[in-house]
Amino acid sequence: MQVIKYVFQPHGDERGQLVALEEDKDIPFAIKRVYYMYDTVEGVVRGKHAHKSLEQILVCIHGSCKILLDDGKEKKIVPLEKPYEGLYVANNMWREMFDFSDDAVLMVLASDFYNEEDYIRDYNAFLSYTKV
Ligand code: T46
Repeated sequence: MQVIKYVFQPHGDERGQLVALEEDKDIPFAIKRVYYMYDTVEGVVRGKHAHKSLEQILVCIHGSCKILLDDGKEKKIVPLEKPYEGLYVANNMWREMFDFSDDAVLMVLASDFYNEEDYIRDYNAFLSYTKV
């Protein structure tokens, strides 16, 4: 499995840092939705699903967390610890987010609007779907 982690270019000056993300330039798709999670409870595991067609970039803009990626054949754990790093999560990829620091804010840039029908929430159904 190829893990695609983007390192965005911060525009730093004497005032601090600024990261700008533009669709089809820094982000490899048109951004239709942005959401973020925070105040994540200690020990919790989020995600535990795949998407049929949604593509996303995950950026831990504050604090840290870990992402498990599973393509049905191989699993990889990717730490997100910097506000200028973005993890690409393709469709047909099982994901779990865990080990959130108390101060973690995980922002997600998504290629489409929210659609429950795009989710595969059962792991065995995911394995069958990836083999199709
Ligand atoms: C994903 C990972 C990385 C909405 O109403 N609109 C939205 O855009 C989203 C993302 C969620 N919701 C509602 C649906 C649930 O009632 O917010 C609640 C929590 O969503 P969910 O349990 O799906 O959250 P996570 O953290 O398990 O998964 C989310 C995304 O849903 C998912 O697409 O890839 O983050």
